[in-house]
Amino acid sequence: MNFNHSAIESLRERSIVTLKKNWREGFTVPSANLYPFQWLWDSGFVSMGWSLIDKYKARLELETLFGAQWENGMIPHIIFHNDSPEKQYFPDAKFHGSEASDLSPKHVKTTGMTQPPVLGFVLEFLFENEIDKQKYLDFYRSAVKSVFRFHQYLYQNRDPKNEGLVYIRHNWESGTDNCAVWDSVWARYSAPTYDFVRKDTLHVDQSQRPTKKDYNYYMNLIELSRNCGYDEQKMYEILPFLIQDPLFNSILAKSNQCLSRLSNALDLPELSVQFDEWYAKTAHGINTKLFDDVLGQYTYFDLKNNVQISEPTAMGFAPLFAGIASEERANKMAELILSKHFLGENLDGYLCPSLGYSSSAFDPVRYWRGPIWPHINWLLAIGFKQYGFLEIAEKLRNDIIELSVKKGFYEYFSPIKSEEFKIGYGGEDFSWTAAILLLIME
Ligand code: 9WN
Repeated sequence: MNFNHSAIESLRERSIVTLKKNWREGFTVPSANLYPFQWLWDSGFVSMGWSLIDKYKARLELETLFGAQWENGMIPHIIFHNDSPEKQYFPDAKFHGSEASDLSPKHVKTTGMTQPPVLGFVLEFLFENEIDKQKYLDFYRSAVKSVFRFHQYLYQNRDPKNEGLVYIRHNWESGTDNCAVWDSVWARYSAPTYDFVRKDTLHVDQSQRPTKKDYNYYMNLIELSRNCGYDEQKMYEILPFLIQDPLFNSILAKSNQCLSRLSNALDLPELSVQFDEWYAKTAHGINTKLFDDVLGQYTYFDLKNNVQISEPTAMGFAPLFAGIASEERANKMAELILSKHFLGENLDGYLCPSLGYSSSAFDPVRYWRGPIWPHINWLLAIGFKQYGFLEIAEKLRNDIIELSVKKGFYEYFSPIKSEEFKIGYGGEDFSWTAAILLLIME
């Protein structure tokens, strides 16, 4: 599909309208009805989008996020800025019960978990796009220090074997909620059946969301964590879900690398040295523990059960984004993404399905089990481009533009090109879809 100047212009206009529509007082909701609060990694991507059209809002978005940082440095995954939309979303602030920990903020409720640490590369992007850098040095210095505390929290509390790989302790921390990789974790135990009313399925068809059975596991992990008072050591001892995730760790590595450069630019050399050390350590951990030679990409490690879990996923290409894969591994991954595992039997699909076609759990419309996600394409495009795979990068970028033009600003899209899947899926008028479009049309 060719995009002429006026098509690109109208896409840009629509992106701006979407972001403005989803702006609240000091932050952006991911999607007005489905997700009415502030989410960590959404805010990061959205803030980069804002920085191209309204730099004040870009900074304020992050400032609001830092305002909810826990005393131990954790930046929470959801910040429940107000109570009323709770009717729209479950599990609500009460179920998460952040007040169970003395370390949670007193002025606002949050969840007791985090999300992929995107803020490092986000801050560098914002800083590079500032016109008057001198004017905002205080903002950036303070922001870098907040993210430093966040990363320090991750390394001190989530890397028990000192491998440079931090673990996630809830599937929502991955950002890729019902990823097929967790199925083997759930298969090892049964979660209680909770009596609750889901709100997500009021907004989106059940077939596009995780199953009710999956939700019992999600709720159970929250309940167990809350009962530990969100004490990291206690959670480490009892939680059945402790995963070293290639996307989360690659994003952490990339953020460390960006923050090292940014700290130098801000005259914070001692922080830069630490970010460099963390980058090297995590790169080493990812390379020594997470690559699966048979699959030809990076994969997951279940720390609780001491076993590698291999599924073909979009997330398994993320180490390219952080520049930590060798040329040889990058070549293998380029071959894999262009194979029937990711393009489908006829090699004619859109890139990049969140789960490969060859997985038995593949489902083109069910959330993280097949659909394409715009922000994942954005970071994979950067990754493949860095290694010289320009055509793959172009396709990742163009497919998102084509899908948004044809189907709208949806949360996710089917990778299969056919009449059967002519619509977009999940939430509509989605903030990071708008932000990512602004970024890739730059
Ligand atoms: C739980 C907000 C979030 C994203 C996640 C996405 C989805 C939430 C949910 O929406 O997760 O965090 O209720 O399904 O999976 O990546 O941050 O857009």
